[in-house]
Amino acid sequence: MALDLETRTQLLDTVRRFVTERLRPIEAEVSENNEVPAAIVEEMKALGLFGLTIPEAYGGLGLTMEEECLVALEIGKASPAFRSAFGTNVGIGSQGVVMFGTDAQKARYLPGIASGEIITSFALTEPEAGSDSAAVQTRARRDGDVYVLDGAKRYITNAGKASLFTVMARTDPDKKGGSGVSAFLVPRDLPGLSVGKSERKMGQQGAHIHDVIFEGVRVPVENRLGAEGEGFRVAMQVLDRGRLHIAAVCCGVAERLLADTVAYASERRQFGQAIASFQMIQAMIADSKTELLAARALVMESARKRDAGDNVTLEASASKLYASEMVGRVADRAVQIFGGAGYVADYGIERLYRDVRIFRIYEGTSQIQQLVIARETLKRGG
Ligand code: COS
Repeated sequence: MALDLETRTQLLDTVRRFVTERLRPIEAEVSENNEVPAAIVEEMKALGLFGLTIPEAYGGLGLTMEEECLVALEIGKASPAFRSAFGTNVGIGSQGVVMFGTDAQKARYLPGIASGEIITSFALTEPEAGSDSAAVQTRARRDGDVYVLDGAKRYITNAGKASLFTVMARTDPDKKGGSGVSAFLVPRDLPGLSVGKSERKMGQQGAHIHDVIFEGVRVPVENRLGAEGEGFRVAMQVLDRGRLHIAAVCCGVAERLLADTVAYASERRQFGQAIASFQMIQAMIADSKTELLAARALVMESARKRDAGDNVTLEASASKLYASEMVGRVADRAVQIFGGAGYVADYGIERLYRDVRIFRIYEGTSQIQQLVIARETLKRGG
């Protein structure tokens, strides 16, 4: 159920204050150290950020998609690395359990996910199954009361800290594509599960991705999420939601970049006047503002549609495509308006420019979003 207006306003004010007072001042330090301080993670837990989307019955805030997007937008105004600390618990790491879990699975895992005691990861991608995610090769062989998992997952966010993985693995090798894939809840401490090193990345330092390796990992049958063969559909529905969330974060980053750009252009003087008074600068600001408004409207409208119970596969992909491309353009214009200062690390603009690049890739590349949008549009007849 949606929050009443007063509670929603209070929640957004609290998040805004947290972003301004606690996160923004340490962004450069987090990037430098490649780590979000443990004390900040504890503050996130106390604020309830890990449980934003977990139903109230299991200790979360039970936000609607629209409310989740509003919070994601505010969080996006600080370095996106912060969001990653709790992002998997709010989204791809928990929503499989929320949408497809049995009562026993929900009771066992959701309270710990909501409090942040359990950190979650979503393990779909593999070395040979990136955009073609139905080509999962990790095997899950039934052996009595357990499934035995063998294989490797790649670029898995939060795997280093995760204590619970949602793993997509092939239960039927004779079926090619998604229909032979099942989803499993795999606790970190099962023998045979290991996590690789944290990969060095272009941006979002402080957020970590790793390989996850399964060697004969014996997963109890009761940890299967959904029916056998349903795992690909679980993954796709989780991603429908995740893509809206990421699109909202893109809008938040763009709002912040635009505010920083306007402040700089109003102060920076050349040819005897503030550069904001030049029409060529204004044209860039106008384009960024217009595209941001369009993205925000698309994301929020799509979120409300999902809350109303509509299928938003198309809208989620359209939101992710447009918002992630939009923030790339806004970041590029920000660097241009800052000029030399935009290229120098101290101003933080080059860091955000690098940070936003991944939005066009993870949770489905722009090209995959185009493919989904086209297929759905053809299916819907326009
Ligand atoms: N919701 C529910 N079911 C869905 C779905 C969705 N959003 N998308 C696909 N499915 C179902 C289809 O209905 C189909 O079911 P049937 O076999 O019963 O007809 C099945 O899943 C297979 O779907 P499809 O035929 O579309 O599979 P393809 O392999 O052709 O395409 C894409 C799937 C490319 C869309 C998918 O692999 C994808 O999204 N790739 C990107 C993966 C990604 O985002 N990775 C990021 C890693 S996670 S951070």
